[in-house]
Amino acid sequence: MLNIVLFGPPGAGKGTQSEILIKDYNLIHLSTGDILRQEINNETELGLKAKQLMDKGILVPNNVVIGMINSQLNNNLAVNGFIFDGFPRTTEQAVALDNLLKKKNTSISAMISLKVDDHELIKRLLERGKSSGRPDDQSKEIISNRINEYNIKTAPLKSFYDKQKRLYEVNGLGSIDDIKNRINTVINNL
Ligand code: B4P
Repeated sequence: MLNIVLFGPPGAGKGTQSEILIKDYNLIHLSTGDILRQEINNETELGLKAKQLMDKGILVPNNVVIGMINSQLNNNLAVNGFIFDGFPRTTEQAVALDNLLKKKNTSISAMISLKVDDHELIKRLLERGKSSGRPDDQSKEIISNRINEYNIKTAPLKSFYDKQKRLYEVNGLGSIDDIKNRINTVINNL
């Protein structure tokens, strides 16, 4: 199986590149952000709780997202592999993911980390906010909260995967096509 963690700060292009990768490599896209937004749209109990945190740019609790990923893995058994987009975001989530995949006799093939500077991230997310209607894309303050959450809780995961020789850093600046080609080069050399 090919199991890729697509990593990077908010607005780095994880969702954008995931949509391309699932077609090129016939993978299943698991985006915890998308699953949470679906729960919000369906006004489930989980969605209502998650919304209060997401609207402020704060991560939702680990047990909630780990449970969501567990059920998605169980619903997709005979597949080529997965793109994990926006998951894991904490060390606890990364350890849980390793354990869940181990039970299925598979593991993470690579963490591909998109590198984009804060100025560009804020520009992209404010631009998306004009049409997405996403509350977390509406102000510089909320976007800065998301970047802070990333720097404190999520960025340390790079060393988690680096120690296991599974970290690949990719420049996330440039055209969507350029970045796609950089990611393809990493995957094709695994
Ligand atoms: P997510 O939904 O994961 O979203 P994201 O960080 O906004 O973005 P992504 O990197 O996918 O950006 P995109 O490609 O869309 O998280 C939202 C919230 O959900 C979190 O803050 C948190 O509260 C919660 N959450 C999710 N997962 C969680 C977890 N595991 N644990 C706890 N909480 C969790 O790109 C952004 C924009 O840039 C788009 O408009 C795109 O068109 C543009 N763009 C992309 N590539 C570009 C390029 N090369 N050049 C110019 N623009 C580009």
